[in-house]
Amino acid sequence: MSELILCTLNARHAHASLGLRCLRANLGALRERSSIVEFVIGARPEDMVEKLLALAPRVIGFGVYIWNVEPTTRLIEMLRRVAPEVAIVLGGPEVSHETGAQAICALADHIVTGAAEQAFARLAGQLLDGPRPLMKVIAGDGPDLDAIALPYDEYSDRDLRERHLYLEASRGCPFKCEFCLSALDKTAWPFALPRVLQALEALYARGARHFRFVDRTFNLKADTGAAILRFFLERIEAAPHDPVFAHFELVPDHLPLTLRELIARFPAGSLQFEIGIQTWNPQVQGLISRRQDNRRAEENLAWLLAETRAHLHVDLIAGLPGETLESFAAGFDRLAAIGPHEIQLGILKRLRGAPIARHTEAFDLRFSPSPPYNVLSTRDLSFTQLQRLTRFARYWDLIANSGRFRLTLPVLLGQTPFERFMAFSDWLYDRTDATHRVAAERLYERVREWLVAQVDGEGAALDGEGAALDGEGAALDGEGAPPDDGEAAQAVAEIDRRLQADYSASGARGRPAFLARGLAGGQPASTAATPGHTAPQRQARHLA
Ligand code: B12
Ligand code: SF4
Repeated sequence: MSELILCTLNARHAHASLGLRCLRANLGALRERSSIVEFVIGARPEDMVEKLLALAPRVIGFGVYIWNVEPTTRLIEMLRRVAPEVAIVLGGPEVSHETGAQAICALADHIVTGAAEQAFARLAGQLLDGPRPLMKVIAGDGPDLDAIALPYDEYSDRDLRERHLYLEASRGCPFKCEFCLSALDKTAWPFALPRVLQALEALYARGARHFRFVDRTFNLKADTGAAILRFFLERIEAAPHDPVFAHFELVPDHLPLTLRELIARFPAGSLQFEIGIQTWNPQVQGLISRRQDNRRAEENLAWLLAETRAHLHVDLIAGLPGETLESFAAGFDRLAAIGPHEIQLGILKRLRGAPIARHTEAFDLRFSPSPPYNVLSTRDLSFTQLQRLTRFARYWDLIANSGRFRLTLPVLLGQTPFERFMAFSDWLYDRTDATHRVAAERLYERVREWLVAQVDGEGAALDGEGAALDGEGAALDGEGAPPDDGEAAQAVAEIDRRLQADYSASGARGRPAFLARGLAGGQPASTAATPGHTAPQRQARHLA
């Protein structure tokens, strides 16, 4: 039984909700009367409602985010029907803005906007023990982070074993990129460093080895960043057989020497950086108030790739105001030439509250009315172009980011990665009519089919120089002239060799036709994975 439930629908089981743990850790005496119940999007509303009501709650607080607002709305609709006496409180970034316009807010008794440790504790006390508050929408807490208890004891031993452990060393962001909700923060507030280090120590002592910091700009304060990196390095160096994995979000144009020296000491597979470039286009950067020194960003990325073993995920956004297909393609190629391990291509979203909305008219931004509110067309990109970019992003994730085509990818991309991958993406979609659930074997088959067609001269995509077949007897010359039979056969053999090696290393099981045609199949690697360790496994493919 639990009078007070904190509930959310996570994107996947591996993502434990830090927000709910923050709230529970700050409930004071009410903590004992509360529990956290987490679901994963895709669960049946009936099952969720049944599980919640089995605890006989009087109050349920839901954490509402862009990825769960729709299923949470359905869940609450059902809850309202079967248990109208239960008080419903909402919080989280999705309901912190435009509360008057949202169906889910209409269903709730109370909504707390923004960070809410203290505000929710007060509200929960009033709802459980009276007097009931009058205000429906309640403003959340100020930025006094010393006043709140840290949430990390709320991670269970099972969380430690199976899930990403999210942590924060700071909240907020001093930058103002208009597509981002953190643009509203105006500044970043740090948690006191000794508290953070103490929490890390306690988690490490309990066996935690997989840490993900959600700080918007981890590298902003070099001293704090350095202290945290040092914490991990000391443990890794003292026990190299007991690996630690740490993930941080960085701004790209700021990498002081103190941080560089530490980052360079991390072994492969232990460090991951998510770095937002978003756009290289100075006009677009100006329009969306993103301050970024492109030259320094480029140098820092190149340095990280050359001098460290950190795994780099670099973000680009398609559909920003003023960005055309050509300027996006140029930016993509610029990033691909630097060669980060993953390029995460996102489509612009209209996040509730984000200042990007001010450009809606001037740039004719048309956003989907449903979460995640992707942009559908802009003054500079048609609906069709954005659909093609969306598929490009999906296939890029399946083929390039997955690390499953490490040897074949350079052949696919050549010297003009965007143009070639877009041509492949258009063809693949035409062929499969699907962007999801493309089986691994089918994907290898399709990539082969496409590459072989290029060799046969059906397309102009293999223009030699960068095709990575050069020097190995390949037939793909720079002029795009059709190869003679011998050269073509050699090129196809090389494609098969690479695909076969990639397939064997990918861990996929099964036997695609190109292997069955007579090539010796490699031994598939194990696909067993613990959810909490997904990223290192994907990393391992890039590092292989
Ligand atoms: C972890 C994370 C994810 C994880 C999901 C985690 C999970 N649990 O399933 C993953 C990686 C899957 C993810 C994906 C996406 N994310 Co995300 N993500 C985050 C991140 C980095 C951390 C969240 C966190 O733990 N914060 C720390 C805690 C303490 O803060 P909090 O969660 O906001 O909780 C506080 C308050 O919101 C409130 N609160 C929370 N719950 C409740 C409940 C009640 C009852 C109350 C009263 C209050 C309350 O109190 C909490 C304590 O103060 C945030 C950025 C950030 N640093 O917050 C973005 C963020 C939440 N994501 C965002 C976005 C846009 C996305 C994507 C759309 C990005 C993309 N380009 O694809 C996708 C969604 C994809 C989809 N399927 O739709 C936006 C949020 C937009 C929104 N309206 O929800 C954020 C804020 C980033 C940003 N600055 O723009 N994300
Ligand atoms: S995109 Fe990154 S740097 Fe820009 S406001 Fe958001 S969190 Fe800050």
